[in-house]
Amino acid sequence: SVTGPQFEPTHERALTPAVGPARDVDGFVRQFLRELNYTQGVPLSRSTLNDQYLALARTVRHYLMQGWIRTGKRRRDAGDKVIGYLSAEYLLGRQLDNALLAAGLEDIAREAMKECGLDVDLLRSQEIEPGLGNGGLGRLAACFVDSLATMDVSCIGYGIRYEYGIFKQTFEDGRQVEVPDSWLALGSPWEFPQPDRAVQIDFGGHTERYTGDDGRERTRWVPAWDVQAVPYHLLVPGYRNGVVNTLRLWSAKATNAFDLQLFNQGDYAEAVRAQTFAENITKVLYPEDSTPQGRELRLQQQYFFVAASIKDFIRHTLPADFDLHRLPERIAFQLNDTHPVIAIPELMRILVDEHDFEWDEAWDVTKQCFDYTCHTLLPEALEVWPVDLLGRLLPRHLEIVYRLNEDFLARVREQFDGDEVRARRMSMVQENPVRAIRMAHLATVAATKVNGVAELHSQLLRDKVLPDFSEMWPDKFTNVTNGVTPRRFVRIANPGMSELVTEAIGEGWLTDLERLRELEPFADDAAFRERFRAVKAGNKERLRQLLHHRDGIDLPEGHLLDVMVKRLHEYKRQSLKLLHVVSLYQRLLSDEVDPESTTPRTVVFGAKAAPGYFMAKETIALINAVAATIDADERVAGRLAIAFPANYNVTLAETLIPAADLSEQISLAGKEASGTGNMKFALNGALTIGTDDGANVEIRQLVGDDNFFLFGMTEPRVAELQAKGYVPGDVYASSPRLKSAIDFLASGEATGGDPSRAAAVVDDLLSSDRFMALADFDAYVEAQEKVEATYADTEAWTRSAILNVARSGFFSSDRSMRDYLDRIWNVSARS
Ligand code: T68
Repeated sequence: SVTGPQFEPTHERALTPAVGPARDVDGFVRQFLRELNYTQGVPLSRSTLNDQYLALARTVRHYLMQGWIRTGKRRRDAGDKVIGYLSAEYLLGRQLDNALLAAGLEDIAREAMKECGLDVDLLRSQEIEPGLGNGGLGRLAACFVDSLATMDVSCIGYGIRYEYGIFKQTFEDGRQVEVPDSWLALGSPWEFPQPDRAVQIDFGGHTERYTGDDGRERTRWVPAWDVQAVPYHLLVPGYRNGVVNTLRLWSAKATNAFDLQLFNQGDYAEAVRAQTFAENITKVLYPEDSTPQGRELRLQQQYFFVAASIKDFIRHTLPADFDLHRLPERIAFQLNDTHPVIAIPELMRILVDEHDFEWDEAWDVTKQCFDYTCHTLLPEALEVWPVDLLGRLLPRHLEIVYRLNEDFLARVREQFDGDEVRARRMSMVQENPVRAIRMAHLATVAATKVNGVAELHSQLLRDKVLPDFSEMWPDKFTNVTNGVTPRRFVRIANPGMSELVTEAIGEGWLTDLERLRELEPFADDAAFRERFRAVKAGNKERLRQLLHHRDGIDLPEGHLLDVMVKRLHEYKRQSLKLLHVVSLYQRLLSDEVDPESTTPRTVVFGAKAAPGYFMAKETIALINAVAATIDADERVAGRLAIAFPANYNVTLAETLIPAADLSEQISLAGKEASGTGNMKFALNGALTIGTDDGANVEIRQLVGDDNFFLFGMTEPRVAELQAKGYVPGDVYASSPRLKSAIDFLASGEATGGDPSRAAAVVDDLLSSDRFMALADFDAYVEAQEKVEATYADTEAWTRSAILNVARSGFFSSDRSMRDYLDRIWNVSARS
């Protein structure tokens, strides 16, 4: 076997990590040319841009390797407790910029490329981002691993190496068309495949009882088929601290035994089919971000990556013969939503069936190893797995869940006087409409800690989503408000502002973001405000250039830039924003106002819709139709524009967010768990117009009411209206401005004369309006009028923008990680 025992270093050489290339321009150039010549196999004179990008990326990787080797050795020697972050998604964004920044190599690389006659910025723009996530949840995971490396906390991020990440969005006649994202096609210089560390993952079959040698009744799982999980590791460099942690992503391959057997029987075609079947498991990321479809392949993906991760951790990270009774001393698995929750019965199975633990003993260990983060409030987003599917794919795990549930419900009945109704509500097994396992209940029962992702969300989680559980275990529940990494979303995305900030308050803020507070006095400094505006103007210009080349979109100059970027979902209410745009359009066409007196505004949308989400796709088509109509209408030229660049992703966000004046965070109160885009905008000096929802609440508390445009119903008000019976038609009838906007849209006047374009969205708003866009419309328009009035006072606006930056340091993911360490993992950071 190739996976023998760990190599025992005896030779002197084996004890010293590889020496990286010299940290100077010359060393960099040499390594770059070596990569180009010997790895890419081309001379510089004949190399393509892609060759050059790959050679540059590999060169930077060389500089990080020593840190990775040292970090690994130090952690193994110390026997550190590891944070095993289990996440089905990591929305990483481009790697090169971040690696250059972390390694402190930006200037050297720029100079070195110049010496080779190349432009480092052009090469950076060649990188296709690994889009291994849908949205906020996946991006959060990427921010968290960045922060843990920067804080020198031992963390392994476990996930899936999807061959195709989130689809590439294109528009045809304004409608979304999905194109496969073949991010690996041109080579992926950041990953290290480790085929010799592959582990076998079993599926299907049945279970058997037998009597063990010790006379005990035991169970074994007799699986029907298996696949290999091949790890690829990626480097997660800390910011200029020499620390490099690991992201371990799993890829499925057919096991040799599997296809060989078929091949020997002479059925070659069948053998190849088997291979395709196995490799399908990690073929594609499911693009549904809030309505899990209960698809078998998705469950395969989930079990595949957590089973591989646990096996790998026990086999390769723990010392040989480690006593698994002490597992909680060495690992805290963080469950990023319910996607990895099947890890709970998997660990039970390993302990009980493979390591002879008593059931209660195994449960005691398992409970201490898991913590669970919930990211939603929408009931349809809570994952359930039908028992027939689970039983077919993972028969032993289903048995284990049943037994856990029996024990758990016995406790419930005991504690609550045989309250059967409560027991049914709390059960891990739902009976209707089909018998299915409620993964959030399983996670909540097993986890030591359960957290929501913003104060309001954690409160609603306790009070509305899992109230029985929080009554039973009040101390289990906690909050950790999300955060974003300032390295990527401030320093890399906004170099101009970063420089200005450093000039004002000195170095150090990038790893201690609360220090941005020191900017507060500069809000009253006219010269500083002037420079702050110049940075914003430069960022807008950079965006104009990008959209011109990327999308053929020519943004007007000198407009208020009003940005709404996030997944397309009814609860996020892009339709409310659209109604506002229509209303602005009408205002410009009416004689009531002098167009010259209005604030020129460009509204930028960016949003992907789940491919099967009808209303979301209709909304995209409608926005594009309205955009085209307004664009073609000379009467409003220079006053109002809509831009909807296709394929919003991390890379686009990095240019778009720093250019924004106004951040749209307008979900119906009580629906957005947290939001993280909201934080990125505030940190880049955009003002927020937002509802009292998710982390908006905390943003407003910190930046102050004067620097935030609050509108709309509060969550209790929403609940009250819901209970009373919400009738959108009544709102429509009672608000002249709303009625006028909807009528205008329905008439086809905003969609090039074609009323059919607006029909689906308008009908839905008038008949059900599940997320009460109409109810908040008047308040929203009024808040937008306040935005215009404030924007007219340039100095006041800039002052607010600076205060937004100065007071948003709390939203660093470093702070989130510190909260997890204190409230959940009981581990301390080294820095
Ligand atoms: C988001 N959730 C929340 N889910 O909507 C957002 N879901 O409020 C929060 O800020 C963010 O998580 C981070 O906590 C998601 O992004 C998904 O992407 C998703 C993917 C698959 C299945 C379900």
